[in-house]
This record gives sequence, C-alpha cells and structure tokens, in this order.
Amino acid sequence: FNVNPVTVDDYRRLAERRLPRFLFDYLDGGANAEASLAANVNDFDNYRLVQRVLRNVDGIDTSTTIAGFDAAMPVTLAPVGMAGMYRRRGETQGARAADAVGVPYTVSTLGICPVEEIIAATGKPIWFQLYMLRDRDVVQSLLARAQAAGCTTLVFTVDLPVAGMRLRDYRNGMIGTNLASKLSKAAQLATSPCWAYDVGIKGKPHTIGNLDKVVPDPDDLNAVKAFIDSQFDPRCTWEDIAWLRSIWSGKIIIKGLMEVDDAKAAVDVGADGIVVSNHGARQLDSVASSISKLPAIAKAVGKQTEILVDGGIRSGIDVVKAVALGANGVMIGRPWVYANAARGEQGVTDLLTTFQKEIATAMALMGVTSIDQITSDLIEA
Ligand code: HOC
Repeated sequence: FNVNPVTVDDYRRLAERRLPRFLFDYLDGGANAEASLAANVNDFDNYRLVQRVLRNVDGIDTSTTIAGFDAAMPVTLAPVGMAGMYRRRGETQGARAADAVGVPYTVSTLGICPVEEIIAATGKPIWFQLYMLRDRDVVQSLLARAQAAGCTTLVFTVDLPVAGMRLRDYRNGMIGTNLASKLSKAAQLATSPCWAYDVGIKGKPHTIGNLDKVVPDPDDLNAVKAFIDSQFDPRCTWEDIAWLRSIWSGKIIIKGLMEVDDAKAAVDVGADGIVVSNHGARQLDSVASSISKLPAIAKAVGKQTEILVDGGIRSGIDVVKAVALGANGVMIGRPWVYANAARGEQGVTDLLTTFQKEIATAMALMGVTSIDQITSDLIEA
C-alpha cells in the first residue's frame, strides 16, 4: 500500500493486513449471509444529490448541533465494543481524534478503556453507551460511574436482546472457544512492530475498562465473555426506559430503531434522540438497510426528537445524503476503527477531516452554505 490512505476502504484494507484474522472479521463482519451488511452500504446509491450553480457559496459552514453538542459537522463516532483491541487504548485515541475535529464520541459498555481514562485524555465530556444487563444494580452502578466521570448523554442500545449470528466469528472460533488463549496465540504468532505489542497483549494484560468493577476477574477475558453472555438481558422492554430516565439525568438517545411505530414509542417515552440503526447489520440479517428506513421515520418523528442514523456511511457524501433524508447527524462505527487500526489516532483525525472536506465540497456544489439548508429537495431517489 504505497499511497496515503484516504477513503474508508483504504483504511479497511490496511487494517486487514495488520490485525489477526479473527479480530478483523469480528469488526468487519455482519450477521448470517451479510445481506444487510452489503445493503447498508449499497443502498446509499439509491439516492442522488442535486447539483445547483451560481448561488454564492462563499463561506461554507459544516457545523451543527447534535443532542446539545456543538459539532463541527453532523458526524459522531459510534460506540464500538473492544475498540482497544485494535489499537493501544483505542477508545482514548478515538475520543482524542473526535475532540480534535470537534465531534461527539460515544464509548461502549464493552470498552477496553474506562470512562475516566477517556475523559481525562481530553478534559471533555463523552457519551456513554449501555446494553441492558440482567442485574439492574450493575446497570445503576455503571451509569453512576459514567455520570460521575462526566458522561453527558446516554446512548441506550435496544437491538441486542441476544447476540446476532455472526458466522465469521463461528468460523474463526471467536464464539465457543477460549478468547484469552486465542488472543495470546495470535500475539505469539505476531512479530514487532505489530498489533500484539501495540495493544499490549504481549506485555500488560488487557482489562475491560467499564466493567472492571463488576466482572469478577476483568483481566481474564474468558470471565469477561462469560459475564457478557450471562448478563445481556433479553427481557428488556419500553418500561425499562422509564426506569433509566429516573436514574440518568442527562440526555437519552435510543439506538437501534428501524420502524416508525418504534420511533413513535421512543418519542412517547421521552427520548431526546434516536438512532435509526440495524446495529451495523450485525444482528438481524435480511433486515432493510438503515438508510432506507430513515425517510419514513424522519417524516413521522423528525420534529419531535433528534434523529441519527448509522450503518453503511462511508463518506461525507453519505453524510450529506443522510441529512437530506432527515437526519440531524450520523454515527460511524467501523470506519473510525479501521482508521485507528491502520494509522492510529492520526488515522481517525485524517478520516474525519476528509469527511468534513467532502461535506463542505458537496455543499458548495449543491448551492448551500449551512447544514440546515440541506433539505429533502436536494436529494432524488
Ligand atoms: C456476546 C456479546 O455491540 C457488537 C457489539 C457487542 C456485542 C456483544 C455480544 O459486536 O456488535
């Protein structure tokens, strides 16, 4: 790879070279036959932007507000489980890059880095993502810790009552085998300078940052995996959101909605925002792409709550399309982790900078100068 990586796919190919196969596939893969994984990306091609000229586009401003965050562009970094497995302290690197560019960062419940470490790295608040766990005391303590550390916004994931069937993980022995020994075998096979040294598997063992006070032995990845397998709560309902509202004083964004009725229910329980998402096509395969579901949801609830969309966003052009279809912003997951795995923190900063340039350029060529001018008349199906 003799040229500078620029696109998400450039970073993806570099990440594939650098990471052990089972980790790359865990990040890159989707559920079952991966039909929705392809649809998430390809369905952006069903929409075309409108070119307009001679409208004085001097002074393009890509900034906007997302759930109270003054963002440099309508982009946020999505929560990604175990991001610190792909680069040393990956969550902290992602948060620093997000801060440098000026967009929100959300840490996963399953982050390698604890919330305190991430927030200390920038001195700025971040958003915290939660899965409902069977033990509500553990949920309460996780949220208390996140809030005390300075997390402002809760991103509550609702599309994972059970883990999807990610067949690459079965093929690679990521499911049903000993994760810790798999990591250490991969580390032995790797040579420096390489992923294993970088992420610390050959030196300092990993811990699962946000769960370190609740998993019996957070240094033992098998114990962490057993905890996750036994604790993710499939009994969760809309009523649990009222309970979350009572213990979380900040904003709540519900992530993983694909249907208008569910979006309306989210509004009814007082969600400050929703994420139209099929979990990066990692859960229900053959479900529609997220982008195809956005217009109807935006039409139904766009005036009552903020709308984010994730899944398949691979460029600033895709961001502009999402905004034109009614989103206040997007979440990008795999793209920032590919960039981080490939080129570290600088990779994430560079990728975000490219997205921002793409958004600004598209805006100029569409004849608009601010994000609120990107409206539905600028997109054709
Ligand atoms: C068995 C636990 O959101 C992902 C994450 C975390 C899933 C946890 C599965 O990989 O999509």
